Amino acid sequence: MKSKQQWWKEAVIYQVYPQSFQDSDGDGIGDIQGLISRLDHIAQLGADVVWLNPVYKSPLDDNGYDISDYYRIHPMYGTMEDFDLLLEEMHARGLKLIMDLVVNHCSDEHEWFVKSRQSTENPYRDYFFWRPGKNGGPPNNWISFFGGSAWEYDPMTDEYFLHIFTKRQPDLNWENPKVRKEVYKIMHFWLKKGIDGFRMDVISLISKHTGFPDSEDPGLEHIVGKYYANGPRIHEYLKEMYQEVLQHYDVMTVGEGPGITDEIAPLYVGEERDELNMIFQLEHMFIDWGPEGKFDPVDFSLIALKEYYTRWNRVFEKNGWITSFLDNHDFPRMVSRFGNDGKYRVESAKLLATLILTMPGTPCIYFGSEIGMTNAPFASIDQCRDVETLNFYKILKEKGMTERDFMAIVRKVGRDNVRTPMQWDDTLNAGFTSAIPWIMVNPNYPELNVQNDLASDDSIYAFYREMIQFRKKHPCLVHGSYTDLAPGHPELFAFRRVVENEQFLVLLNFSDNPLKFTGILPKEIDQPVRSNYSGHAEKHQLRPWEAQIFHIQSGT
Ligand code: ISL
Repeated sequence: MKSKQQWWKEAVIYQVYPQSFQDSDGDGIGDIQGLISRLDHIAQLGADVVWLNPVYKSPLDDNGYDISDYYRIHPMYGTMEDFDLLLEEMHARGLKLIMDLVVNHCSDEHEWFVKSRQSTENPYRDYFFWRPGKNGGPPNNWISFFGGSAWEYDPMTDEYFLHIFTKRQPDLNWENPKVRKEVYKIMHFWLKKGIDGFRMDVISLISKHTGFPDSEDPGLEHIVGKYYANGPRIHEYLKEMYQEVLQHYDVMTVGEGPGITDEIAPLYVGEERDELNMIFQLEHMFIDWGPEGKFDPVDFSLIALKEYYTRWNRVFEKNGWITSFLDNHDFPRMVSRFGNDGKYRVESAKLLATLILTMPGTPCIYFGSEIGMTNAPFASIDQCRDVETLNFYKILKEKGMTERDFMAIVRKVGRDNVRTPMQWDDTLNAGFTSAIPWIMVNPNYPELNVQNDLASDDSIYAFYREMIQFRKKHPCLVHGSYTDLAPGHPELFAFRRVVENEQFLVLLNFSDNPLKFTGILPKEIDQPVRSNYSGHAEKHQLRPWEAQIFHIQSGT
């Protein structure tokens, strides 16, 4: 067991996608005042930290992950005074706020880039990666996460610039010490306001292989693993950031980024490293991607998911820290992806809540999961808003895919599934807005909403609340060791968490059928201390999507 206690290890994070949480001014878009009006919901759930997706000034090509001014709030979300009030109101409720820090790239409308593209001599030229073309094409064969080349030609100076996301998100050149200084200045600005930390967007990608060699394999996965992630100077940069900024504040940092494997992760979060506190490890978020990537999904395998947990938990048993989550604003709703969002929506949503709240790592709950929100029935491409989906539609349409076939895939994997508005009640637009919402409201809102859940002791919301308190009461669930008890079973997820004199057994039935198990429970143990069903199951049996937690104290 790890002994070093830190507030951010014991905390529960709640993620708010501001555009979709609560509109207060009737423009169909969520905003800061709307969020303030809903803070009690988050506090009453029992969360400690809110991670707020970007609210900075931005042309919103990638919904705010393309920042044009790091020191301003996008007017659509409100003003800096609104932001200051948000922070005050959160702190008054004992909630902490972590902001998204998006500094691998900025927006093409940021003044650095506007100046940079003007001439090869401009002092901002070196804030980005500009290179001449090769054989009439881009400098190399790297491709962007969102489709097409990672280089965009700019006729103004007859050179290409690097963008590993959209062409409106030019990559910042961290080799340039001036860029790093700018980033540290931004961080000090927000930390001095009193925010409680950062979630660092694609931080694994900030150090580039500046020779820009061609990739021998043109696939994105290979390019990310070999060229984009964990670049040569990444740890030097993170250590410098710690020295220059983070060591001066009692805040938490969580790094996000593709390509951080369980082997490499300790280099980012090892306690002696002075880099980051924890990461959003993404490996399990790619678990159902097929040979052609995200838009070629395959069924997920529980055995593979368990293998992922075993490997990652083993690495972090002794040193460093991770997070526990099954969805966020980039991946489908967890109940639709890992549960059964039809007949067993309530049971499977509670089972998944049990999983994330009994696992090692700081749990992160994406808004709406606490009421079991599902993927949305997008029927046509006109209803989609996400740049990734729109780009891949163009690419796959050219390859002959019909809109109908594409939409069937979008309903499974599209990021818009998790960006539909919060379902507060059964009034117009689920109580999210009085105007036309920026993205459709999931039509299941008349039944599936917060108001309904609050009215019942047996709801998903009530279950989350209870489970959060349960985790807080039992440090074993935070700090205990982890062992998978049935790694080869295709439907049963059974694991043990142990500290010196206490242990928990968590049993989860990932199937629509009753499941019998043997050899897991000690003889003397009878009934679970928690289950997502009311009434007892037969001993050694789980009902469909049933979660049972057994508590064993030494001497029993
Ligand atoms: O969204 C993904 C796949 O559909 C991920 O590969 C994602 O691109 C990756 O996790 C990085 O995500 C982050 O940076 C992106 C932004 O679009 C995402 O919303 C953000 O979470 C670029 O800033």
